[in-house]
Amino acid sequence: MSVEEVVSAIKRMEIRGAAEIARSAAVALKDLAENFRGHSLEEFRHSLAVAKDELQASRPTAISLWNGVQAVLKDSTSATDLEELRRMIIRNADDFIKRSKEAVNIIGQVGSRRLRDGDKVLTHCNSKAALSVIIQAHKEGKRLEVYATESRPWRQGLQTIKDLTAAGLKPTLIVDSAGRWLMKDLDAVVVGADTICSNGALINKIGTSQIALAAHEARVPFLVCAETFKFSPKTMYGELVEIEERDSSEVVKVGEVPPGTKILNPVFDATPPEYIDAIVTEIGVVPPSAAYEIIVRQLGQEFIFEAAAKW
Ligand code: RI2
Repeated sequence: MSVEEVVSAIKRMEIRGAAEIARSAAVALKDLAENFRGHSLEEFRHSLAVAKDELQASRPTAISLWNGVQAVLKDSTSATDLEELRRMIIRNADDFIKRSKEAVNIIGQVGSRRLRDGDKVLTHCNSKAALSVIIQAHKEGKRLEVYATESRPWRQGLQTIKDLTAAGLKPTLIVDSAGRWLMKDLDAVVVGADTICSNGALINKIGTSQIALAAHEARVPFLVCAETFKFSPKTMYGELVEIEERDSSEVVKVGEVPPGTKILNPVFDATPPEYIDAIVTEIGVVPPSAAYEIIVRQLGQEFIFEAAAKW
């Protein structure tokens, strides 16, 4: 897919999920590298810079997208000719896609150890990383009762139900507002992440923080499943994560409310680190307080300099 096609599909939510949008951006940059027909290194660098900005702006909240693009452009300033840069972009894109898929599998293996036979588990929205944990535990023979929230307004919960059913589970769908009612019966909440901030706060699908609050009150373990490229170097420089607000037409159809009614449609929210028991990453289970360390060690200097350069 070309950069334009990927940008438009991400904006329209045809491509969604924090990791998937990052991988699609890598595919788009690889496509640009493979099909670039200009003759100078400068022209190619310019096209990459334009593509980078367009891709990173296509959805503002998930840092995975920003980090994914950075990973593909990694070390690219050192290339001395067009062909070298082309090869570098293609190799980086392939590496990122491969590593990000492997990360989901490792998260499944590691996180499944936190679930026991007979557990009742709630998940929210549709996170491949969270589902990897649940499905792996199921494959290990643990009998789980899994609940999925509907996740208005896009109803990604229906996709979660399909994914879990395809994996052999028999999940139960609940409306978003039933989370607290159900909480007293649960053994764990397992969710994904769009961004983890340097203080360990989680930015994830709207409604996540309500569920985390209810889990905290009921002392139900709240597990976040996040590849290390969901950790945000930008937040180290004080940037507050931009919460995407989408069109009101996603919430109500024309004629359902009086004309002029104000409709808010924020699609993500922030869960404070105090409500998070553990973050399951591909380098192990860590507390939210390890976020800063992960950003510095795992993502490395290039990402941090790039984030700093924005200021
Ligand atoms: P994986 C999704 O966002 C959800 O918020 C989900 O928890 C998160 O991405 C992570 O998903 P959206 O694109 O990367 O549906 O784990 O708005 O698949």
